[in-house]
Amino acid sequence: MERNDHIELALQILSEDAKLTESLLDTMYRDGTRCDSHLYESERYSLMAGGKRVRPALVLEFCRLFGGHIEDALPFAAAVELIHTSSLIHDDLPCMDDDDLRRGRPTNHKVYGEAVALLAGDGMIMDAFGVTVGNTRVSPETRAEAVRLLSLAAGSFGMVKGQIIDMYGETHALTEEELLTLHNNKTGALIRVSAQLGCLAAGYLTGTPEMAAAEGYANRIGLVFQMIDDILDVTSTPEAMGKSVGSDAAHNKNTFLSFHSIPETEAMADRLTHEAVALIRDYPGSDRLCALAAFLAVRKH
Ligand code: GRG
Repeated sequence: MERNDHIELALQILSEDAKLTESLLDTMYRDGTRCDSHLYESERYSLMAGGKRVRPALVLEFCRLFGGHIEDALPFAAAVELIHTSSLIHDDLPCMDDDDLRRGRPTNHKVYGEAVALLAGDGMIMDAFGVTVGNTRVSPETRAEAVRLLSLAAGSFGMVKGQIIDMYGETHALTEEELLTLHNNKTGALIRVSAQLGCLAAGYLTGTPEMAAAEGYANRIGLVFQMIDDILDVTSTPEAMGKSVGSDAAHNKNTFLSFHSIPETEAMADRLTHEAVALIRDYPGSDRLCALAAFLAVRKH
């Protein structure tokens, strides 16, 4: 497949899968009373602001690859997007990166205030576990395993751990090994669990060859995702990204560009993408996930 065909297919997949996920998210946060409606408004504000929806697409596409029913994976797709969006709201708060722009709009706390933004994020984290365990289309064992994996990925042993290493790195130079640990957790953990939840929905449990292939693929594209993010932070514009750029330098962050030039980082991303694709390409129907990996390595936002 030519590179442009890959990109076209990936964009089509992201758009199809986003529609499915958004239709479920859209039903979750509704009117409320005059006392609490501003909570749901704030949650909807960030959730329905677009975003590439890469993580829910990974859930749905791994489920599809391994012969599952998309409807069985949909609550899991919504759960990862809820946790991702909550992490963006929290990451933008004044006590974290103190950002004004996200998904092309003023950040949640700029519109609703810090307290509501904090609670919106808190609420969505908890709701993610609710929608996961409420996925009665899959077995109780599968739901329990999904909750366990999601907790590992989002909490103190995953994304939160990555974030704390990131904060430590603002005042300390990290080694490249520490940087890899940071990104395998901060960005990588949610990407990995998205692939894992897709496998679970298709009936492939932890330890199966299918799950191992999905994890290997996701570990690699997770690093690629962050490498491209680091490059775009110095080469792109707020208009293209929908968020502020130059923020890594402004916060004295350790990035892949602290260790490698842009061409070297692009070459590493390319090599990891090839490895990711090699792990899944023998499964019939893998062209969709191969296209997604290829797209993520050349994305412009
Ligand atoms: C919510 C449990 C919980 C903890 C929050 C603040 C924090 C702890 C973690 C920060 C995690 C973070 C913001 C990582 C950066 C990951 C990243 C590259 C985000 C950008 O993702 P995209 O490009 O964004 O997929 P869109 O808007 O397209 O969804």
